[in-house]
Amino acid sequence: MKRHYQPEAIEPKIQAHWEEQATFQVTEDPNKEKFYCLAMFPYPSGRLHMGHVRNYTITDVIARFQRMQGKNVLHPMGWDAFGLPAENAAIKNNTAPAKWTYANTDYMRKQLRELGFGFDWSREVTTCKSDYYRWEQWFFTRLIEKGLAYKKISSVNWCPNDQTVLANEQVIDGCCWRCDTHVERKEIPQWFIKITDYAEELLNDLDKLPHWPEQVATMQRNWIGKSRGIEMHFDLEHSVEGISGFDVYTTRPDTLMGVTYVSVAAEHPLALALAKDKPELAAFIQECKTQSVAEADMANMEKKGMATGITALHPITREPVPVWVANYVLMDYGSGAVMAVPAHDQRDWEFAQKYSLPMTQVIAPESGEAIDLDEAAFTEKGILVNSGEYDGLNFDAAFEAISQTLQAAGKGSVKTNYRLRDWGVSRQRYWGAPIPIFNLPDGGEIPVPADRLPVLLPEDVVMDGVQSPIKADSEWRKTEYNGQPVEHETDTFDTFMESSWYYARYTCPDADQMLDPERANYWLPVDQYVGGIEHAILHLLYARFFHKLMRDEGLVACDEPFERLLCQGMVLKDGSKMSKSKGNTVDPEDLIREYGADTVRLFSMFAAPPEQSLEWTESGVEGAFRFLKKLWKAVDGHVEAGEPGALDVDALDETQRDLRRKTHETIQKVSDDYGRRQTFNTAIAAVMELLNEVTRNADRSTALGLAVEREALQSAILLLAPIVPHICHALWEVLGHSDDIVDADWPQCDEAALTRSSITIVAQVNGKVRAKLDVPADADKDALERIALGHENVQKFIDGKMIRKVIVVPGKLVNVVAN
Ligand code: ANZ
Repeated sequence: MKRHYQPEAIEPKIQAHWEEQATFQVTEDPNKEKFYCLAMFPYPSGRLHMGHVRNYTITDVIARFQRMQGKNVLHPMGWDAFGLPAENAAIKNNTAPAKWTYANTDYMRKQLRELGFGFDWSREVTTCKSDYYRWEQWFFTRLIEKGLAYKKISSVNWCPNDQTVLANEQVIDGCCWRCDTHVERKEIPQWFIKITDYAEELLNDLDKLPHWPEQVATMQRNWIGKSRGIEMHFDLEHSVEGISGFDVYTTRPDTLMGVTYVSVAAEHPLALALAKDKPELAAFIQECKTQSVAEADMANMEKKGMATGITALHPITREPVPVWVANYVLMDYGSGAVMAVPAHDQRDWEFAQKYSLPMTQVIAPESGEAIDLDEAAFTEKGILVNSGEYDGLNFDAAFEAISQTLQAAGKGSVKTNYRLRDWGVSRQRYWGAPIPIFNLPDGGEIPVPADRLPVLLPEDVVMDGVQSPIKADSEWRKTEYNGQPVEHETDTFDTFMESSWYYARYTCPDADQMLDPERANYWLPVDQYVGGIEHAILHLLYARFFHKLMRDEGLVACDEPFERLLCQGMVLKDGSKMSKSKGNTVDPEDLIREYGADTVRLFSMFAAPPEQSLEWTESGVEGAFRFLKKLWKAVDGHVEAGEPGALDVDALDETQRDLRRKTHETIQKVSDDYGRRQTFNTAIAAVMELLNEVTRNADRSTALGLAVEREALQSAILLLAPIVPHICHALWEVLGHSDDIVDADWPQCDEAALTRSSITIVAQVNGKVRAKLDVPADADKDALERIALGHENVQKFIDGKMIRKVIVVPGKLVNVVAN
């Protein structure tokens, strides 16, 4: 054994050993309980950052812990390799996105190895490789066949100068990131997947996920945005080009008597019909259209509108209300038109303020308080006022009464709406999976048949920064189908497509089909998923959706992909997020070089519980390093002191028994911290305490004392092994074990060791000492009384007498008063 802790001397050797032994390679074993532990895979940006280190240390700790529980643990890793940054980097560095990406995955794989993460690299998935994306292409053609994917015209950001579509990230303050030209909206045909068909199931099944953070489930519920409302009809006073009226959707029919105008979206058929002979309106509609998609944040945008000059009739009172066109009304939500109630809807209120439209209060607070409509709309529910026969009703009663009136008049009905929109998956970028479609010369399209898949993305390309290389390449586009010329679709998939099913592909990465159901069903669902909260909505919702699509295709059996979810906190430095743009990053590679991987891992698990943010401090890292040195020294001193004897628990003296109790208390607490609480920081703190106890109180003078110390040190090493696996591997060997610690059994708490050592107290009868009692030190008054009364000598002296009183002085005596 080396006398001093030298991580640089042990870590690379142990990593090589794991590789040679294929320690983390697993196969399906029906006789063993499985555990699938997964970290969100990284985008191969170039180098690992501390956020990665934290994320993968958490899953590595959980995976190793579960393995020590005897489970068959899958802990895979791969690359979310498609995406825009590769295109930008390729332009900047004059290379191709593929080349840049593969260089990065090579580098980052090496970094992950140096951190000692136990990944099963034989299952590595790289999403930009065709053996992965071909199955996604195939699946998409299945969705088309099932009517779950369709094409529709929809808006994109368009730079009129570069003649190109821009991603939202490429629109900066409404302008093109490259040439600063004002970005417009352009309508082009794009592909969509019908996630809305699964809205209800995606919402309801959140209740099947008790081990997800409540916050994430709530965010998903809000995103799906189920609402119950009424769709009602407004007739026009005079019809326009055959349009005699239109529908609005409202969740607040209780405010119907407060409608002072109605608004339709700029793309609404009524607006388009009116614009034909109203050039001003046509210009306004055009203006709304050129608002870029990225700018269109409906809640915060500046409200703009234009009066149409026509009027509609209130469905109950038949009074005329003016019709407006407004930029805050969305064409693809509800009916593309709203009944405006400026007194009770903040958007309508802002609009009415701007255009001096009237407002009528129809809801009053239940408390009877007055409201101030000069300040803001009163948007809460309350009691109806100024509403004729509905006055005095509350929200629920008014909803029922008004919907009945409307229903009876044939003017409306109850309707459920979802805010969730179908998922637009077309991207006009190069570095993505080509959408597997043949476009026919005279319009129309054919899904690429399975035997022509994959549609390969060429990797050897030159990026000119404006056009996607496959859009610019007429040779690539050209192909034939059944003897007729057709063109390959040049749009690629949204990269969320790849991250929606990679977790399932890890279970059978070499399958010659999308998934091998047998293997997939052995491993799925993922037992523990760990990643950033920034993925709470889109990634996790799309993955849940894809899982249900794959289930309905017969590829997987369970309903949900991720049983338990942990969202780790951010890594901070000096109180703000560690990030390149802030220039406050710490390179994990420098840290490994200086302190070794175990110190980096220990620090990142010790500094905070996993869901909380972690503040990086140099002193914290040094503290972690010192602790490992101390652990090493303790084991070194212990083995130098001689061979331990057998651990005869009945022969222990008090100090030995105390140390043994501490060992088992620690095992009990740490097991609970790892498993149930997932607070690894307190687990580490408990082992640190145990080690303090060892250094203070271990008795190295006898073989029995050494046996007690051995048990303490061995337990500490086992308990730390998931967190600092290299040093524990080495020390385990030093303690004479020939098997690897990764496969050792997790230590078990010996309940008997937990009882405190006993103390001696006296038992008196009527003030005279009649017995000496050995009692547990922590026995309470009742227990002491019971022990004293049960002693044969005490019984002898109270025999035939009446017990009047028992006085207990814990730690000292029990006096029985009897006569
Ligand atoms: C009248 C009203 C009065 C409304 C009131 C709200 C408060 P959620 O809950 O998100 O489903 N709305 C309907 N269609 C719209 C569209 N295409 N574009 C923009 N807004 C639209 O929202 C439903 C509410 O959003 C509806 O209820 C409607 O405004 C508005 F005191 O109708 B409400």
